[in-house]
Amino acid sequence: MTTILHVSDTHLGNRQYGSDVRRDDFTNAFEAAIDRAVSENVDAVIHTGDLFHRRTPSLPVVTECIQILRKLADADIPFYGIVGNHDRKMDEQWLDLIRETGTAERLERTPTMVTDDVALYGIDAVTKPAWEATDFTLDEPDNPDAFCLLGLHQLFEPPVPEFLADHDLQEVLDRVNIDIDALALGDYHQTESALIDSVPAWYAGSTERCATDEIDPRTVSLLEIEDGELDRRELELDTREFVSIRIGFDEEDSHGYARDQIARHRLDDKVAIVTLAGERTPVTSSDVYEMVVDNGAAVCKVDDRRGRTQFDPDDGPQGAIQSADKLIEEKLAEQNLSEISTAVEDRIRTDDDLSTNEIDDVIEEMIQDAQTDAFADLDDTDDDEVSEQ
Ligand SMILES: [Mn+2]
Repeated sequence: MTTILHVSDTHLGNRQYGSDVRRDDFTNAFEAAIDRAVSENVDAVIHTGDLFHRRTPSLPVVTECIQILRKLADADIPFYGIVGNHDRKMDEQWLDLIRETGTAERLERTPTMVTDDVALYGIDAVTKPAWEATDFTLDEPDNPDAFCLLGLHQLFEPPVPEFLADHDLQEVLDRVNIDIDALALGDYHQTESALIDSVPAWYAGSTERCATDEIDPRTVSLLEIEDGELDRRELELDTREFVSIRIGFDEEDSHGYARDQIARHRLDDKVAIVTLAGERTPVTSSDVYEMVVDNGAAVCKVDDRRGRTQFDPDDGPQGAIQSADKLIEEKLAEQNLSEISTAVEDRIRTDDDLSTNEIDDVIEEMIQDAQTDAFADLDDTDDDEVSEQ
């Protein structure tokens, strides 16, 4: 039997709510997952992307990651990863750097054999514009009977609900040239699974809560593969609890009222998400923050929604209104921006297909191209004049 622990979306370095406690929580959840792999003595760990929260994790975060992965290496358990949309760099990836420490490998379109019977493949997160042209050709494993598992980092329907998904999972099976036996997925933070053409596909889920709507317990998936059959179990991770508090204020409600409302909750060591609603009162959101922390919460986030009026579309200015684009262009013209700044601004404002996730990539690419062009010009003109420094 071959056993694999599937871990995903660890988002190391996520300083959620500006909190160092939360940053450490993300590290601890990853470490708990790796400890579980060691205690289960699995044959391998696969990570399906977003190892880091950002494409530029801090050095301590990268170091901690390697220290945790070292536990696996010491137990002779290989760690195989693909790159997600959050930690994707332009050319070399963080996984390439970590690979140099001997604690990780990347999954590729060529098979990585865990045992003679199980072949692993991986395709890094693909941006939306690149999806159509992406090559899904995988090399056949030497053992024609091997169980083939493919790791991907995208939002697929199913298991992701259609309105949140970017692509149809059936399309992947149609485009891959070899018979795939299982799809281990990352990017969606909830634990979900589906059968497509009798091929099991699932999201392991994130190891820590990246948003307040990630309510279910965080999990990793333990895979047991024997005689071409897969058995998958979800293992829960022990992560910090979240508690939601809503305080509705009337005009006369003051500090005592807020304190009483907060005292109704057990907050010890939890992440408290507090929403203030109703009328504006002298109680400030930082007053509430202090009360919550005094009551033992480890982390507090206050969302002050008091005094917000409902938007009424009939209530706005009537008559001819100048177009927003025209106003923006007028203001931009006064700014005296460089050619590349103007190009970036224009692309982001006018390209409706650009998702928030892709904006970083597009800007990075445009700026890098502009840099390359600028230096190419320099090379052409100043060839003889540039001395070595
Ligand atoms: Mn993610």
